[in-house]
Amino acid sequence: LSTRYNVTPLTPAFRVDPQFEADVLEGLDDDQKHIPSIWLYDRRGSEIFEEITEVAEYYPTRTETRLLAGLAPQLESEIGGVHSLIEIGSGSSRKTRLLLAAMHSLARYVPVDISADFLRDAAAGLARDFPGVAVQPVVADFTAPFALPASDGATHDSAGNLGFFPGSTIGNFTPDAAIDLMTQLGRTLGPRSRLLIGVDTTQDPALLIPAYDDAAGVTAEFNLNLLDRINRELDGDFDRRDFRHLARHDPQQGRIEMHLVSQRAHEVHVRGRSFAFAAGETIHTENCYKYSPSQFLHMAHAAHWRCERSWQDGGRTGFTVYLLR
Ligand code: AVJ
Repeated sequence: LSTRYNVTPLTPAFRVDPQFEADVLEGLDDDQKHIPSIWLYDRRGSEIFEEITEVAEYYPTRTETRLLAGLAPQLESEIGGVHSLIEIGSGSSRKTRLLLAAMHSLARYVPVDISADFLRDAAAGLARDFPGVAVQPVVADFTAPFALPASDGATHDSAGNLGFFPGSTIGNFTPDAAIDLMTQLGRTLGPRSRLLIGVDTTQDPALLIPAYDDAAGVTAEFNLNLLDRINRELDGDFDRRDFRHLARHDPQQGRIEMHLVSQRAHEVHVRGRSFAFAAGETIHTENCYKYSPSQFLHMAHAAHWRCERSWQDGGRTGFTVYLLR
C-alpha cells in the first residue's frame, strides 16, 4: 500500500515491549494481582475479541451496529461535513465501514490502535475498499496523548474532525480515567470537533454474565491468552490449566470484572522473578463499566463536551450512541 502512511515502525514479535514487562511485574506484585486490560490485545487477543463480537451472548456489538446503521445516513448533514474520521481503538474497523459508506465529504480516516499488525491489515483492507479516502493508521496507546498525523493538502479546520469511539471501550476506564481520556481526546481532536461514542448501560446480570462468560468459552480464551502472551514475550511459565476465567458483576461500582482464578497454590516465574498464588487467588484483568446516561453525560460535561444527539437501543440493553461536541 503506497498511500501516505504515518505508521510508527512495527514492533517485531520478538521484541519485548518494556511497558508490558513493567505493568506485568508490578501488577503481579500487588496484593490484588492485576494487569491492565490493554495487554489483552496482542494480535491473537484482537482476533479472539473479533470472535467475541460474533458470540450469541455478546450483545454490545450487534446492538451498536444496529444503532450505527440507523444513524449513519443522517450523520453528515447533522454535523455539516466531516473532513477526518479518527477512530479510537479501531480493531477490525468493521463498524466503521457503515460510516465510511454513508459519508461523502470525508477526505481521510485515521484508525488508532495498540495492536500494530492487526491495525496494518485492517487499514489496508479499508484503503482498498474506499479508494477516495486517505487512510492514515496510527499505532498508539490512546490512553496517552497522541498526535494526529498531518493531513496533506490544505490544512483543514478542526471543526471537520469527527472522533469515533465505539464498542463501549470507554467502559474499560474508571470514571476519573474516562474524564481524563475524554478531555485529552478533546484536545487531540481540536476546537469544535465532534465525538461519536458508544456506551453500554445495562446493569442486568442476566444479560451481563453470559455476555462476559459465554457458553462456547470464547471470552475465557480471550482472558487466558494473556497468560500465553506473558509466557511468549516475558519468559513466563504460566500453565493455563492452573487458571479459570471468571466474570463477576459489581453492582456497587456498576461494572463487570474479568479475573483469572488460580486453581491451586503454586508459584509462577516471569522474567526470572517468582510470584506466589494461593488457591482461589485472582489476577484482575479487565473492568467493563456500564455507564448510565446520566453518569455518562456527567463525565462528558466534566470533560468539556456537550451532547448534540443520542440514539438509544429500545431493548433491554439500553446501549446508547452519543454525538458530542
Ligand atoms: C472492547 C472493552 C468494549 O468491555 O465489552 C469483551 C472487552 N472483554 N469481552 C467489553 C471485552 C470481554 C469489551 N470492550
